[in-house]
Amino acid sequence: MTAAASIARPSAVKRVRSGSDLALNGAPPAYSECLHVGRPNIGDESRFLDLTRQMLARRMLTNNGPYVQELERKLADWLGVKHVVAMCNGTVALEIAIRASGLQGEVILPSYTFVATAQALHWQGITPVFADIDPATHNLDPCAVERMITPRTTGIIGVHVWGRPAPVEALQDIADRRGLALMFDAAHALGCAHRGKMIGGFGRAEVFSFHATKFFNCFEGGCVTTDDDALATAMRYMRNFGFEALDKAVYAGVNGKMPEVCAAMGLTNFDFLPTIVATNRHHHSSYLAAFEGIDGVSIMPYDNTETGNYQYVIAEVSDDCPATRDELVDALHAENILARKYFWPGCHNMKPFRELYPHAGMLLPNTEKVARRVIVLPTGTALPGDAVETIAGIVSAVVESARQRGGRRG
Ligand code: T4K
Repeated sequence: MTAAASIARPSAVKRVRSGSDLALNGAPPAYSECLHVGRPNIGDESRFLDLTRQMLARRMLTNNGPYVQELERKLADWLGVKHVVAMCNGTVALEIAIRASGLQGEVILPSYTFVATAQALHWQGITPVFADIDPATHNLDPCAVERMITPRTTGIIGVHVWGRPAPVEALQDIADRRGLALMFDAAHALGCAHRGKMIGGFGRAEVFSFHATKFFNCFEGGCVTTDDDALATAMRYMRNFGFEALDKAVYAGVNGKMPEVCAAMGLTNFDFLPTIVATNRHHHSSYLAAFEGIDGVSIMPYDNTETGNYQYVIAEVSDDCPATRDELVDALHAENILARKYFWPGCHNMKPFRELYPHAGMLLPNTEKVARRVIVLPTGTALPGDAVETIAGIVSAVVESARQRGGRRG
């Protein structure tokens, strides 16, 4: 039995049928323990402990050990790429990929992403230039990207938001025509494909996160994928202080290495991936069905003709819904369901970018609209069996209560 399966999961203490059942109105919360977005998926615990015991006996704890190499090989085979360079986390992987790709000056990216994407650029003295998104997909709008190009632009970083592929062909076309480097932040997109090709093989490089909250976790971790031999070599040196050989640094490097215990977790969870996908997919279709009748709140669909990881359940609250997004999130939190407002308020509204570009929002109307609408709901292998129905009941009761008191119009 897997660790995930053996953990007792909280079950809802009540059914919510109307406003008077809501914790906001004085009823007990639906769950006594919090439900989280990003509860880790954990594979076979005994396999992990076995690998860890072998690691301790070997006394090879880090520095490109055998588990890291095995994980890199497995990922490369699965994703169909020449090189996988494992790193200590997704943010450092982004920084190293950006540095090794020679990006400088200005780089275009969405503001609608986790702030790490923009920080990885800013941290290296590169100016992040935010382009607007397509409100239907939450991914970069290629026309907006083209509008933001200046003589200082050296690259584009697309983000596969929620694991739904960015418009890779259109972005590649812009990059080719304008002589720019193209890479992708694929932190959400391990195991996802676009037109039958796995994410990991697009652009010059793609960057994944294996953080505890991700679809596939190594506690902390990440990697860069590329088919470019020279880029892969540079990144391998850079993640290890720039060392090419003993006492010989050939690049400005950092310590970006993945420890062996993280790779052991990765090897364990690699075998668990089919279970995670099946569970996520089941939860996602349950959410689609449960939210169908709720006026003004919809669940974002995935393209079921493509391979996906179904890791994010995105509810969008339309502007004519009687309840606001924030009212719904407050009501869920009162029930101990810690839904999230990713990526509110958008990178351009966070420090340091807010002070650096105070008027950026004027060029990002879709970003601001989407960031005001989205609620990310809990899913994954730790989700209690009754959660989808309970969450839908709460959302429905809040919307209905808001309608009865004449909440938001227009
Ligand atoms: N690019 C993109 C597009 C990203 O989404 C991310 C990370 C990155 C780059 C950078 O990759 P990393 O450097 O992180 O590898 C979380 C994650 O920390 C972050 O990795 C993730 N994206 C982002 C979308 O979400 P927070 O600060 O909003 O949530 P956090 O880490 O507090 O976790 C959320 C909840 O999950 C917690 O309240 C409790 C639960 N949780 C968390 C952990 C770590 C657990 O139950 N167990 C745990 O071990 O950022």
